Amino acid sequence: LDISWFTDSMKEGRPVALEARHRIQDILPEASPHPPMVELSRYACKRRTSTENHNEIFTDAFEVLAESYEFSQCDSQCLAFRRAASVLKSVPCPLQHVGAAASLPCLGGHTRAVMQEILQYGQSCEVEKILCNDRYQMLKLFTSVFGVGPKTAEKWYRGGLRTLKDALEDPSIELNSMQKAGFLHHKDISQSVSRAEAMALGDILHETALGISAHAVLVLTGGFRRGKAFGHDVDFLLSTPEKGKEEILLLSLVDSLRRQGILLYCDHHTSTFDINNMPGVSFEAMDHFAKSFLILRLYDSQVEGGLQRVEGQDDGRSWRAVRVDVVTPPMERYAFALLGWTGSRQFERDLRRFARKENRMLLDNHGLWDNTKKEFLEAESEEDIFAHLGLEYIEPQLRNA
Ligand code: DCT
Ligand code: MG
Repeated sequence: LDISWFTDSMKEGRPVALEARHRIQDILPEASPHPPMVELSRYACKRRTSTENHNEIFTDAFEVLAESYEFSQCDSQCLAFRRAASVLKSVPCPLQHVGAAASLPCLGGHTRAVMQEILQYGQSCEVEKILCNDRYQMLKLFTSVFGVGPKTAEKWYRGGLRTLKDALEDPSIELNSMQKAGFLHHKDISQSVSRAEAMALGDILHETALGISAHAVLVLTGGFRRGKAFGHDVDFLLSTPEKGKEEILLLSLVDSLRRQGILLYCDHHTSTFDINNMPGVSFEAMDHFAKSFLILRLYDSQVEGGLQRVEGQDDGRSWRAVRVDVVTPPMERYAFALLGWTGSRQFERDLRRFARKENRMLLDNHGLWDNTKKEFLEAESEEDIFAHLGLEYIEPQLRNA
């Protein structure tokens, strides 16, 4: 064993411990100082993923790469990095060398090379280049506006726009009403929503819904149901045991919010749900239930501990704008909608993939179709759906894949 580097490093005052670690890794790339990794499934719906991420240095880098591929419409590379990030989020300890990831699924050559670089140099050259890239920065900025997707952002970028002000002042751009609201409330909406703020909104919506119907049921879904401390919006499921009254309930709720003076924007989607037209037909990203994409005004006094204070943003206002989604499935579809809207996206994607590949079943937010028995499987709870799929039940708090 050549240890001359050690004496050289000592003499030259270089950080010996770091260099020693790299050299030992070079000699014994597969020898892990950690206990062997628990075996993780390639399906996110078979992994337990809490909100505690021990491998953020890698997953943050993977998210940047995934997003950059998404902006270039390279769907398979984007998905590969999303899958790799999802796997690492379920690893219960920090990975300290690439060899320790040898048995993990969904990590290909490119992802491993990025990990190796991060371990060795503290960052990935490829990721740093993307972060400094003008197009990436612009597309990030434009898509941060509510109502602006990657395609519109790309069009604006190609048209030479470089700031939000450019987009607002360009006479050739006709903003739709969602984008107008997005620009108007951009500062507030691009700031994350805290759990206390989400809870306060839940109380307001619940009280309002109960004022309309004593049978109204409102449940917090999305990231907050998974135990996240912050989110980009707040997602709710609203329903009623009164058959066929869900959408009326939602419309009355929105109307009441308007009368209370807290509705800043509403984009309502009428139900196109048809019980005779359930899964097996198509699996669109958006389900067919009635839903409203809202921007609501939330006052400081309504939040326990007050609204989050953002440094340098104290403009003396007593309120902030928050993005809220409310979806209203019929009660008998409730379990499927709850499972679908709880997420995470990666967890949902793999639930559907698992159903299709392993069970010959089609799952979406409306129901579950068994292609062998040629029938819909009923479910009253999320547990029923996991059982139909032959999966161990996973609590919402462990679905942060
Ligand atoms: N969803 C999904 N597929 C999509 C979009 C959403 O399965 N294409 C599900 C997963 C989460 C849920 O809907 C709510 O969506 P978001 O609010 O976008 O996700 P979130 O997990 O709540 O994230 P955030 O905390 O940022 O709001
Ligand atoms: Mg959400």
